[in-house]
Amino acid sequence: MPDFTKLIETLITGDIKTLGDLVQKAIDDKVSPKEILNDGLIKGMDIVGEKMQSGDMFIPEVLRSAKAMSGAVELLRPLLTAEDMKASGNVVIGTVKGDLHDIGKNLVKMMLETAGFEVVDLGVDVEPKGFVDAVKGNNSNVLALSALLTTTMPVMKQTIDALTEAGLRENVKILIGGAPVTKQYADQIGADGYAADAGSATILLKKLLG
Ligand code: B1M
Repeated sequence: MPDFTKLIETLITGDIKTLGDLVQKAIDDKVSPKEILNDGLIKGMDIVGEKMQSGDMFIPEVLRSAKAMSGAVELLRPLLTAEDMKASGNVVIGTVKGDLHDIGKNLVKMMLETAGFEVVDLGVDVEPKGFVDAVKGNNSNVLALSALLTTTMPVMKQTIDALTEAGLRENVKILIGGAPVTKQYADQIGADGYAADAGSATILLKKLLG
């Protein structure tokens, strides 16, 4: 396997220009695009997720790495076949009804995308029915709910209930998060998992989907 150490280090520091040069050099050296993606970029983003979880990287740094990753993926995209790009899951994500906070949700979305998930983003202020329709319409196996207000947390439970009533609950893993949300709350309302930050969300989801 080619040595991706420098590429991974550069992704972690978020140096967009150097990362682009390194990816282009690997392409020119005939390294397989799939290997560059899986053993270089995605491995690097997994480390970013771990560093975020342990408090060794902060939001602006994570955003820089995510942006560098997106640029590198664009270089690889035309070279990857549909099979190479096959996502690990289809995730519907959104901030629940009554809540307009989306910075954290967007970060979770970006981390999931860079980890290979296909993500359908419904935005903010999403009603339970909106989530149910999107899960059904996209045949999704993950529902990711964000709430930043204590007053909107109960909408997470309403959304889970709506999914159950629609007969879709068993096929879908539900992940919740947001500053006031806790693991205890996730257990209480019957979610499958709670993540404190975007890095943990990706790691937990990979675990939940086995
Ligand atoms: Co608002 N706001 N806000 N606000 N706001 C908070 C959340 C608040 C804690 C501020 C405070 O009082 N100290 C407080 C909530 C109190 C509470 O209920 N516990 C609050 C309030 C009260 C309000 C209003 C009611 C204020 C008013 O109008 N009187 C109002 C409500 C509007 C509404 O939503 N209906 C309001 C409005 C706003 C703005 C629009 C001005 C703006 C949002 C802009 C936007 O998002 N586009 C805003 C902001 C910016 C904040 C603070 C300052 C910052 C939030 C943020 O983006 N943090 C916030 C105070 C704070 O949190 N320090 C506050 C950065 C972001 C990266 O972190 O979103 O926590 P966070 O996401 C993290 C994790 O939580 C987690 O991962 C992310 C990355 O690590 N995570 C998930 C998030 N979603 C996840 C989903 C997952 C997993 C992990 O799985 C699915």
